[in-house]
Amino acid sequence: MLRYLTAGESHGKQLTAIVDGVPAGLDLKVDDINIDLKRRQGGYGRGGRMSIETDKVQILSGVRFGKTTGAPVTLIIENKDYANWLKKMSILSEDLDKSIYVTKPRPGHADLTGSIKYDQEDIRNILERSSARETAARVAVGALSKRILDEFNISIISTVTQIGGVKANIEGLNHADIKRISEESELRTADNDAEANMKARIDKAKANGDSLGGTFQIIVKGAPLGLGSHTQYDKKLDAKLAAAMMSIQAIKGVEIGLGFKCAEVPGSRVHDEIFYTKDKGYYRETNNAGGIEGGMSNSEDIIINCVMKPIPTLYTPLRSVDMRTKEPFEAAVERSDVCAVPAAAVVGEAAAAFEIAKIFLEKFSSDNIKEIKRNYNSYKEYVKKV
Ligand code: EPS
Repeated sequence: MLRYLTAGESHGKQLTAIVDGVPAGLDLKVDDINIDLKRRQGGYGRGGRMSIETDKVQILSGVRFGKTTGAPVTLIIENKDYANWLKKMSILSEDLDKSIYVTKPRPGHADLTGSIKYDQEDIRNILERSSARETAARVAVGALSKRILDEFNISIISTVTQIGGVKANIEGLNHADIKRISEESELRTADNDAEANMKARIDKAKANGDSLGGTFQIIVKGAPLGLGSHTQYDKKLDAKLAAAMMSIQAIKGVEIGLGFKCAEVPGSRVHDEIFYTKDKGYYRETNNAGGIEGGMSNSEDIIINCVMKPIPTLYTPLRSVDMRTKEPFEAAVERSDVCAVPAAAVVGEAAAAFEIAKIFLEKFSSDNIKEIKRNYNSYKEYVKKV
């Protein structure tokens, strides 16, 4: 089973991920991972922290002479900002300094609930781990997962479809266009006109001390028919993808395919009719299902739409209560992103890549890539003949 854990604080020494169940024989280079780490760091609207960090992965185990060995893969990313936090993030009891405690919880963050639940006087013990900095480790795991999928011609792209109410129009664009235009865009969007308006919205929000959320789309191309299962609630591919997306910091909603719009139109305009020719086999002319029917991939593109809330660390004061004095205060912060939707889209790719790789390896299971390829090819032959 492919699985991973991450560890590490936002201003701690490093982020760590241990990925278990990676098949042996997979080519893996640090550059495969560093490309995605860099993509995650980009985006108009990011704050000062991104000029401190230039995320690079180190592979500490599970790879020898450029190939995975089947042993757990350890990935680490150092936090450059740690140099400025040595005392504040010290693990030594003699460095305890109550004067630096954070006691003012930010609305919308894990601060208040986490501090009560974990019985912490210092909110920093919560916010360091709830921070979206952790997504760098998840992107590293996602890049490794993409390497697995790449062997089977499964690719994943993302595009930002809305920021702060400005919507991108991507209708009529094919996969390659969406990828190319989004990759060149500072906001990872495939609509250049909308991009200009999105930037203006971000500038305005910044001037007002505010933050902006938005939506992004993930497209998985090349997933074979039959990933996931209709037979049990916890085997359904859409359920797994939705959980993976909702686990990303600040994501508040997920749709597959037509999603919430299904509520507005009759069934005759929702369900994707089935056709057959000898050459093509079974095929569809529409993809409102977003590539998943009955909890299983149906071989069409898997389309996932996600919404990210505006970042809750604001320059504009929001009312809150100091946990030490119980007195109201108006929050003021020193440093924050205004908008991180383009970064979240890259994290979404990673989350989808891991889930698809995991369920793919369950279906075509083996300890080594060669045998998985044999299993996969024989299944593909079977599906072709049906
Ligand atoms: C974050 C706050 C900011 C972001 C951070 C997530 O960090 P800082 O408090 O150091 O300014 O920059 O995101 C990252 C560091 C990152 O790599 O994405 C938060 O509170 O979630």
